[in-house]
Amino acid sequence: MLKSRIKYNTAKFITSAPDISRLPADTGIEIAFAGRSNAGKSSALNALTEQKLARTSKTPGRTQLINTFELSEGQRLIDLPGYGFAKVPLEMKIKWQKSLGEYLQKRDSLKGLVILMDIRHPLKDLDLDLIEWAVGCELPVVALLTKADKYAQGKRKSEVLQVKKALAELNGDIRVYAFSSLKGIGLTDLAWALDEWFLGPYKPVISEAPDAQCE
Ligand SMILES: Nc1nc2c(ncn2[C@@H]2O[C@H](COP(=O)(O)OP(=O)(O)O)[C@@H](O)[C@H]2O)c(=O)[nH]1
Ligand SMILES: [Mg+2]
Repeated sequence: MLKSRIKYNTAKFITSAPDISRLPADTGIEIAFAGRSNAGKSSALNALTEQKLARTSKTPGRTQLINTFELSEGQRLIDLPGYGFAKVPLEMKIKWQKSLGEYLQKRDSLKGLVILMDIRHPLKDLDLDLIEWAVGCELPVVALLTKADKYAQGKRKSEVLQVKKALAELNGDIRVYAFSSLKGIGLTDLAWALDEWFLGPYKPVISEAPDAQCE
């Protein structure tokens, strides 16, 4: 069980929308998972929610829809269509990118972006475009370097440092974590970042002793 303020395992599937007009009402707080096709978005959502909510695929580019999961009223997680997959017909590509672009630009309840990149080849052009766009909109970003189980710990850490360094010059609210759905690496980091976006900064509750004298 994850030690987070929000119980992510209570997430429920709400809808698969082909475009933003079919999404739930644009109120409350939404956190979206974005990344290239096959980066590990659906796997990350499943690991976080400890359920098989989002469909994972061996065939890249299969998630064409905006999938919505609800944690509680006004708290939603979004699995966005993957970008940058070359082997689909242009017409389909335009349609997907259109729904993605529309979502990013028009969704008022979007309050944070989780951007997933394979740790073995992070920061491709489209990833950078998206991160720069988010910084420009003052949207906080968690960059997850996925499939971190493919690397030993030393290499993992040096990749995280390198990505942090490359992104530092953007001066945005960007956190970078190594992540593996398979091994649970970075899962708590992700959950705590999302807790903060949904609920605000963590303030420990210090209970007053019954005989406390304050003056
Ligand atoms: N080794 C490893 N493979 C992963 C991990 N996460 C996802 N994958 C694999 O990467 C492929 C794409 O994953 P998926 O979650 O469907 O990616 P999406 O297209 O971004 O939603 C699948 O074959 C997964 O099994 C991980 O943490 N470790
Ligand atoms: Mg997917």
